[in-house]
Amino acid sequence: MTVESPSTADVPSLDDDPFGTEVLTDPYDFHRRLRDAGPVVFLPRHGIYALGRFADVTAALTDWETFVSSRGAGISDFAKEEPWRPPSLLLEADPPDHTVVRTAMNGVISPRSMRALRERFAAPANEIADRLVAQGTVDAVTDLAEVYPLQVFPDAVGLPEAGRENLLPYGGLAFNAFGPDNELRRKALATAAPVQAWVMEQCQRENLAPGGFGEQIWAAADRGEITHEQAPMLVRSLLTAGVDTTVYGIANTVYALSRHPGQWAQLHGQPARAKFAFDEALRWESPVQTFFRTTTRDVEVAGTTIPRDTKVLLFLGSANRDPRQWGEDADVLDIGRRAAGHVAFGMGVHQCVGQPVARLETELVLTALAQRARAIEPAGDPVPKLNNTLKGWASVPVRLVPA
Ligand code: OVM
Repeated sequence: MTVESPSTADVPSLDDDPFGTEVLTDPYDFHRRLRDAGPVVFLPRHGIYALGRFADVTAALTDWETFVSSRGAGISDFAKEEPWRPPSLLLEADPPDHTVVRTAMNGVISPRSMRALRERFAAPANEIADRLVAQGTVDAVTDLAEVYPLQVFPDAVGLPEAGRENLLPYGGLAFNAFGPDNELRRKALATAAPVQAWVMEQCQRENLAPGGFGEQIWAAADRGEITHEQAPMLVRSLLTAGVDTTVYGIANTVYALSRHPGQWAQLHGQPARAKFAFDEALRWESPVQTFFRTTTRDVEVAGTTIPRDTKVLLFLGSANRDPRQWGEDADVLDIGRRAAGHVAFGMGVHQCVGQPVARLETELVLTALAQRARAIEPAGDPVPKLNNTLKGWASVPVRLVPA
């Protein structure tokens, strides 16, 4: 679809489809052209505006009154189209409604609950690392990244054992659904019904084991912080955003380090740097590449006016490699750099609420591997996994060299 509008005449435009196979497979050349074309770029393929530079992406993320989330974080404008599922009370909401549920969720994923999880998450991380280093040649996706989060996170939520195989397909679906009506989105939605039904069932109070995040959300409803109607929807948020994101985060981190032997050597020498390696890997290859906002007024961004009621695509992955922010070596992976401040977890009121859980999982599993392997080498070609929002891999064969 081509949308022509006289007001776009003085805005640079790019013909690329950010949701096409080429860009999804390797977005970085497109990101560079996007940033260099100007602060605001029109993408006629989808009739949307795009921001690719760090300064403008962060400005939009922190101005939630102009760049709203309540009209959807995908390309579909909820003011004009029916969403594929009832909107998220977190991701697809604005203050003040958002503030209420976000405050309750901050209490559920709290420093206190994280301290309790550290011990429960540590043993499986060490066991998996022992096993994989003994094995030697492994797939960083199917043997590690898709194994560890699925071993610890569903227990932390309080899910039953049965049906957990629905979690990855549901996350894949939700992240594909942010994109346009392309083959990725249509295929994901075609088989969605049973997966969706299973997820909604697990959000009910009686299906959530004591001690988990799920029970804590329902307890917040009992305390009056949120309503009992909101509780299952917030459990749904955990099940939507809490699995694929961490799977991609772990896989992308191991991929990044396996392609930079010197960086792994540094980490092996100082496994306590795992936290910093994770931030740098998220900067270098961000699992969540893009989110949309919708403008509520004509807004000037770095001298260019974006009209009101317009979908704006924020390129988090591009902002994270913007040389204007990170220097001329922005494309270089360097676990010694100050990567904190990247926008892989977003910024502003919507900044990832599950971030402490993602950080705990990765710190534990990466530390365990760094202690046991003195090197990690490519053992075959990685296979990209295409998704309208997520950047990652279906397979990353690597060889772990025991210390
Ligand atoms: C949600 C949610 C939050 C963040 C990301 C996301 C699918 C979903 O609240 O459901 O991606």
